[in-house]
Amino acid sequence: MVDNGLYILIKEKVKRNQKIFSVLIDPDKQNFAELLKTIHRCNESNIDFFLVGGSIITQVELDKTVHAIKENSKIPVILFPGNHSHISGKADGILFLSLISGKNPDFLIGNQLLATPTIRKTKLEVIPTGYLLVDCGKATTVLKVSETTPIDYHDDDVAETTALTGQLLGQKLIYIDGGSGAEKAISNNMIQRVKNSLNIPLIIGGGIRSAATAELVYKSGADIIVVGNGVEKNRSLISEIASLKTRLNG
Ligand code: 1GP
Repeated sequence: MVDNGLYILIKEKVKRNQKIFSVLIDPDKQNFAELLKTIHRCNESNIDFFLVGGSIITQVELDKTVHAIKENSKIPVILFPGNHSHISGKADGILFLSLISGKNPDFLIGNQLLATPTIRKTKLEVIPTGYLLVDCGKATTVLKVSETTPIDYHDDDVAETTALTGQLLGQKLIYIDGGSGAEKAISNNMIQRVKNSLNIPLIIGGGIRSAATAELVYKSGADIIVVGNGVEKNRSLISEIASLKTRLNG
């Protein structure tokens, strides 16, 4: 498969205890002028990569969004697909997600099987990612679409064991998500527990709407944080979290 250096870079940064910051762009929520402003803000700040995707998006908007980012930025673009059709060969990589906190076969193997014939025709770097959904106080779109039961907010045991199972199955990243627009971020205890069990990078997303929350999430052990809604509502959060990351990385 294609190697665009994305996973190697993530691994190197994590090895050096460097924190990573990703901004999530949902193609269907974008107005072009606003998207350009967000891209420019990301260029000025020190973000590591864009994630592009959402649970319910259209192919046309996905392609347009990835194209707009590639035309206006050198920052890598990684797809965060909601299903097998969310693929754009214009991006640099794709999180090849397996929703391991649930038992819906469509999201464990079904969509992956349907996506593979398309992915193999692209130059996308495929990053196998164990994806866990946690109940962060809101019935998010991803929960409704995936028809899975999320891990309870305080069930650190299940989160830890599920994440470790993902690692044993050969996943290269673990992504714990409260879902877009979650009421609160993943708990510090859960992040600590999972991080202590893993030796692959840990991504935390959902409900991070301030630099203070981002700092707690990083300090609890997240290697990568993903922020979507928060930056849609307040673009200056991009530079705030980027500065925080630079400070933490010393
Ligand atoms: C959602 O983790 C991402 O899948 C980001 O969530 O939009 O709440 O930042 P927010």
